[in-house]
Amino acid sequence: MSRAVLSIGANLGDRPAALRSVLDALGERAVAVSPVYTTAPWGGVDQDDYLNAVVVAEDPSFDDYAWLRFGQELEQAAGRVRQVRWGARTLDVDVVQCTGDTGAPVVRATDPTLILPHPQAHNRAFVLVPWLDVEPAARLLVDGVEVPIADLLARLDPAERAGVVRTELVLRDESPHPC
Ligand code: PH2
Ligand code: MG
Ligand code: MG
Repeated sequence: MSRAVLSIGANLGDRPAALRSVLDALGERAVAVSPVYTTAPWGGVDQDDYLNAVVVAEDPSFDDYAWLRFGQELEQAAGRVRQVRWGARTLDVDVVQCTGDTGAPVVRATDPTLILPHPQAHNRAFVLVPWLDVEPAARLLVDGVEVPIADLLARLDPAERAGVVRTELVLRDESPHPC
């Protein structure tokens, strides 16, 4: 098992630093990093806007639970306190989809600590927009059917998409290294 699509977000404290902490921890395992977006809060809780991005990460020694633990450790390091469901947080690292050696998405439906693919990803423009930037042909398993994420995005309420606005922030310097 080796590849995970991670949705990262923050809406409390030093938001760019929190997102960058994920890239620092991943190092070369981060194979694609999306632009950063400011996003209106999703889920009905009144709170400040988020910064969100998507990172595609690979580590042959990681299974899906290892990606979950990895994210939780970074959330703790960022001082996250779990209080309100879908409420404000210093850092949120969600495993959106994980693919094993066969390339097939891992499905976990019965463990409340890890449902895969992420059960809300297809409803969230703040996940789909940055994911589409880095993997335009990606598909997400929704109710057992693999659907192109571009189609999922097109199905969303335009107001939902309008709340996701690209920034100039850079999480990782992608310029070519000098020889
Ligand atoms: N995360 C949530 C709840 N709501 N809204 C935005 N815009 N971005 C998030 O990352 C987010 C959210 C809990 O997972
Ligand atoms: Mg989340
Ligand atoms: Mg989370």
